[in-house]
Amino acid sequence: MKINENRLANDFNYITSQSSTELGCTRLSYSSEDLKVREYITEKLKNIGAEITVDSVGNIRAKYNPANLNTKSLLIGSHIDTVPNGGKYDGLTGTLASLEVIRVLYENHVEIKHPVELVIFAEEEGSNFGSTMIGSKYITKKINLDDLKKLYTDLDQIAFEYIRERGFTFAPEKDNYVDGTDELAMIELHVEQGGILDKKGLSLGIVQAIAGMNTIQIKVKGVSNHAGSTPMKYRKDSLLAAGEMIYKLSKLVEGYESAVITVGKISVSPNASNVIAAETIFNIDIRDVVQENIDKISEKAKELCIEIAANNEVEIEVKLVGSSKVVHMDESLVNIIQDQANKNNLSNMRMNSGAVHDNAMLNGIIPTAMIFVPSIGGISHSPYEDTKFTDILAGVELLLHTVAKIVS
Ligand code: HGY
Ligand code: MN
Ligand code: MN
Repeated sequence: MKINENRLANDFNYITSQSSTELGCTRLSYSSEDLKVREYITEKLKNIGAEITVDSVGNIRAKYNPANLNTKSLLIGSHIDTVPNGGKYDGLTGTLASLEVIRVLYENHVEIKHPVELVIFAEEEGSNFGSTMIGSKYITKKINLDDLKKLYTDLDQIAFEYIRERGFTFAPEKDNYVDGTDELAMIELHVEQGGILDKKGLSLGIVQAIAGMNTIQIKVKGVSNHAGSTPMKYRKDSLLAAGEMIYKLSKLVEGYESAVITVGKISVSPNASNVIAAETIFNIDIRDVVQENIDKISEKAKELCIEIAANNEVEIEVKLVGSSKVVHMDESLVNIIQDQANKNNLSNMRMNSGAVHDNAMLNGIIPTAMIFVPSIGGISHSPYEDTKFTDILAGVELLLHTVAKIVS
């Protein structure tokens, strides 16, 4: 069985061209670019007889089941949405690897005892609503309609309506959830997004644990006033208070081995240089592979922001907008993948993932595992994200051999 390198390269070239920005890839879920890519991929899967379902939030499940088996499916896949000005490979690599695996199984008429299902999770990056893994949380019933009514776009549109307006009908009773009745396991191939494999010169990473995370939204309410005629001591400046919070939040993870804290999204209103900021909203992203650290740091972060708000005589609202637990990959799947990597003569190591991934939401319902291919320089969520095509090919081949071993 041989993967078709040119076909895979063409897939990458077409899909990475579907971006709303020149700089990097910007393909948010439910955007026109996203809809085109969905069409492109599902067409290819329909042509080889896969049965396609799309659920209320836009998750795609494409079931390749040539012998109409009623055994449990092996799930493979990832996401196709990006962060703004993101890279070409985050999510897309695993999605296209899975598409190629199914096409090769089809072309070689491989006899399979389990269907193979490509899952494309919607809104993994959370670029629309500021909360990651909406699709995989929905498909595993971790979130529902009510939760989608509490998330908003930057223009204050309710997530539920935003998704509806872009053509996805809400019919939860008909949705095809992952609950373990029809699913055997899930394997996700992804770029590492860190620099360990590249630095060590290894071809592959086999993930052991995926970091958990909390996304906490802080809304600081001050009083807008004139930047020139308002003496400093009479100000209730929401941006000044937020600035102190953001700086001191970064110190909360000092002394922890793997905890990280980030404020990467902020909005200020009225956002005028001669107006004292009335309101500043920012998200805190807290992660670690040790669950109790995430919980401890999150509590400290909330206390710190509340204290600074009081000292600055501004009001504050604290809201948890997203959360996912630390998960550990299935040991037997990890062993199967590592054995196959060694058979394929691919240098590899077991490692953790600081990035979160959709398969973490399926973990605990079904066994899951992840294969990492190296990110050059460890750069990701950036236009300069890059991975050698030879490393991608090795990863796809490993996924193909692993899938074939499990299902045939
Ligand atoms: O944020 C993450 O770790 C993922 O890329 N959404
Ligand atoms: Mn990703
Ligand atoms: Mn990402």
